[in-house]
Amino acid sequence: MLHLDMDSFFASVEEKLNPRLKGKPILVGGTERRGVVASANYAARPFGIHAGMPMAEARRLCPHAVFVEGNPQKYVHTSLQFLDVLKSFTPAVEPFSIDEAFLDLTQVPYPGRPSPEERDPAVILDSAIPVAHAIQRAVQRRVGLTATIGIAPNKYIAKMASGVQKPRGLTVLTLERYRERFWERGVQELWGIGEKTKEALAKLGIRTIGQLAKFPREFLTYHFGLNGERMQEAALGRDENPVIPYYEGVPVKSMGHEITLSEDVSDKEALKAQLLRLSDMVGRRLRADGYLGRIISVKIRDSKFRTTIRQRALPEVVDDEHEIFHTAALLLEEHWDGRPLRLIGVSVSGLVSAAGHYQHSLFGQDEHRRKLLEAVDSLRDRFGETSLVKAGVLR
Ligand code: TTP
Ligand code: MG
Repeated sequence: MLHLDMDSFFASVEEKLNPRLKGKPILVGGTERRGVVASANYAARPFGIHAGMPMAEARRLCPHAVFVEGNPQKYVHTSLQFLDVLKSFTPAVEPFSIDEAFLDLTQVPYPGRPSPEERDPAVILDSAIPVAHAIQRAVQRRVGLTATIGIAPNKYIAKMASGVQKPRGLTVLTLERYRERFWERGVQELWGIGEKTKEALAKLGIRTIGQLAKFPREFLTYHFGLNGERMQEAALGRDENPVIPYYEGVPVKSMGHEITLSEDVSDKEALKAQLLRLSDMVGRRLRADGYLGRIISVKIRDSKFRTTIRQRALPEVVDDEHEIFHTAALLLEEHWDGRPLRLIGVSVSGLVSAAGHYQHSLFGQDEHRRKLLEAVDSLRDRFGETSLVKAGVLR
């Protein structure tokens, strides 16, 4: 299994598209007062800057860095480009995040592939090194960006391997080498273990990955349920999950958008304007990806970081932002007590594929409205998201 992770993805895309940035420290993220760093290129890392850090702190650490607001469309576009490159090697490509993918090389008839009788895991894995180099070169040539690769007997170890040496790295880990390298290290180095789990494990006296691997399973299950078992499997480097090729896809559970407001807002009309904008974005995404949904949720977070999510099911599935907004606005009316809010979001769940759905319910009733939505979508496809803006959003 091969895991590929693009190097300082957002920052590298910006660097590639703007030659004046070449070689400079670049930080992509919210450049407003409360923004955080999403991506820092490798010229910025020696200053101690990492993703998730408040932009204000990054500015103090590296005042001469270039700060870029970032543009999701560019990154999505580039992501699709490098996935295309990967697909030219094998169809068994699983897109995993905007800048990561897993590839199953077991079915790829690459030159130098050992015979099926070969049993030595190191020989089998090493034989894939030339393929990995070819992938890195192809990504560099066709996308103009560098990537780091991990090769291992399963997806979990491959993901851990790609984190060993960055950027432009290539790391091969057999199960044995995985254990040699990681068992001494702290549990927080395991993919999927955060600060809270680290503390909970420390209470049981588990600090290293090796200790987690050897801890009696019943105790882990007692304390963490199924997750305890999963964590131990990860520590042991066992993982049977197959690569799920892009064309099989993973069922989408919900679609939503949220925004952190640049300052706390308690004006109801201003919040509704945000709901309108978010509903518009969600509706557009549902239509673009061919989904309809029945459950509308509104998420609010107040200035003390208390988060509330309220939802309502509609009698019919919808993908029309007016219906989404109408319900979202009702939910806000009913569940918001006027406290200043720092974040607001809208999402739609209970999704079904739109294919074949319109004939039954929506079309006859509402053909006019559907044509209008299609017209608006195609204008935005051609001229950009802000080419048409709902008047209600302008406030
Ligand atoms: P990562 O692969 O974690 O980071 P990276 O590609 O910038 O750097 P690295 O070389 O270490 O892989 O995430 C990929 C992109 O996802 C990143 O460029 C920006 C985005 N992202 C965020 O928006 N917020 C975050 O907190 C993180 C970690 C990533
Ligand atoms: Mg990356």
